[in-house]
Amino acid sequence: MNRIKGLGMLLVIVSAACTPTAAGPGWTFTPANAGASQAPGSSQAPSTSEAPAGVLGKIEVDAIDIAFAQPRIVVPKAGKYEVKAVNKGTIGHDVTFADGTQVVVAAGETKTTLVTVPAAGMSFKCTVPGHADAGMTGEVVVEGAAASAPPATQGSPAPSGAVVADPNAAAYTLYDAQAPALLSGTVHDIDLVIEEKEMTVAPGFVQRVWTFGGTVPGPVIRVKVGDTVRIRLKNPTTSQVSHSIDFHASQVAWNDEMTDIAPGQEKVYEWKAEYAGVWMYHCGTAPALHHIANGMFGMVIVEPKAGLPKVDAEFAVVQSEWYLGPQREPVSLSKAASGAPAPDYVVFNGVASQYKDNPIQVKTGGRVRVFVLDAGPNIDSAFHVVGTIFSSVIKEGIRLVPGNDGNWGSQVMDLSPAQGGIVEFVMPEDGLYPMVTHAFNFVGRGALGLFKAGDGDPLN
Ligand SMILES: [Cu+2]
Repeated sequence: MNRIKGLGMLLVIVSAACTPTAAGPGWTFTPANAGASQAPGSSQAPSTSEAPAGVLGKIEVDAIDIAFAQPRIVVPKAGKYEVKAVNKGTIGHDVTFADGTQVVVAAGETKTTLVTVPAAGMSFKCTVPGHADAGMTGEVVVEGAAASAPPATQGSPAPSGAVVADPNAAAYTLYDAQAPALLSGTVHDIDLVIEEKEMTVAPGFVQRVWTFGGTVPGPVIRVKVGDTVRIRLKNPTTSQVSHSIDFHASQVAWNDEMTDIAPGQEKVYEWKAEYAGVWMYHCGTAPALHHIANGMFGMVIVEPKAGLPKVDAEFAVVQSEWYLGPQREPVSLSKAASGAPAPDYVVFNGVASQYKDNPIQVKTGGRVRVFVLDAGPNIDSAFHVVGTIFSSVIKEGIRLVPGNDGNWGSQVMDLSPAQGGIVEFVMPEDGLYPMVTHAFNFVGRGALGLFKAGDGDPLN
């Protein structure tokens, strides 16, 4: 009898491998220096008579394409602040506060102005057409008033459905983007327990999701060609519906391994990893569209027998869609089933914009590998990392190798639902490198993350 390796161990590997990389979006409040109030380079420099007096400190707003790096800025008290607006993007932006105070910054420019923050705080946005809708919104919150403020919207537009944000919704749980290590050995017995639970999928929005192992996506399972995988899938008595599992990395009879498991039942699904790649697994219980849309999917990485070349960092990113149902209920099947589906959110690793708010730290100049899966259920991914070129792409059995004859490169990896691939690239200088689907209508709906190379600042 082979040993049973609990999913708990797998999850430990996943969670122990990396802790959230950055302590928030990186904004720091700087108290005003006594006597150091001039604003060099500012087009709206405060008059010499008012600048030194009454300025409580500096706040910095960095515009990137296309977001604010600090969507939520907390100041200690109401009053006058110097705003330093830095455009780190490649197109023009502005920072326009609700009281009309505006500073316009061309690409690469830094300017300052003064703004008076009222006790209730104040929102700001970029007024370049389309930019606020794409996510360039933010707020300045006065400490103490912060508790009563609604959660930051992460810059996303209001979801298209009738579901209203709940200000009391629990904060979301950050999904660790680091890819897990290859499982040791050649036979893997994994306990995978289905869990139906509430999950905050975007700030203010809680859905009753169905999960493999308690997370959306389910755990990343990483093996190599030739390995045997035995999944003991358990559907606990607390579940409300039947579930099943379908491993795309396997070659088995659909009506054998993939049959439904009622609450209280379990089943062993055994398969041999015969082809390398990034593969989807998902629940196939009818309507499979609803089970996938409600969270039942995950990634399997099958490495070639000889393994993958060593790189400096590896991440696993699953793109998927949320079609919001009522708060604390499963997602809307009717919305997901539309002939022209309009997801409320398109997300990386389950939560809208989570890596925009918690950038993924990488070493400047290091070689990064990202395993990408488009779990859908309906929308393609045009996976792109702004500021980089993919020098290696392995997608669905097709391979672009580094150093190829002609030095061909790739800008976007296109994945239809259920397709997976591997990209490799380098972030050559300190800075922020946004991760998006280049279907830009979804970038403001949650499909935006950030890689932070070095200290994130290319200018220092
Ligand atoms: Cu299911």
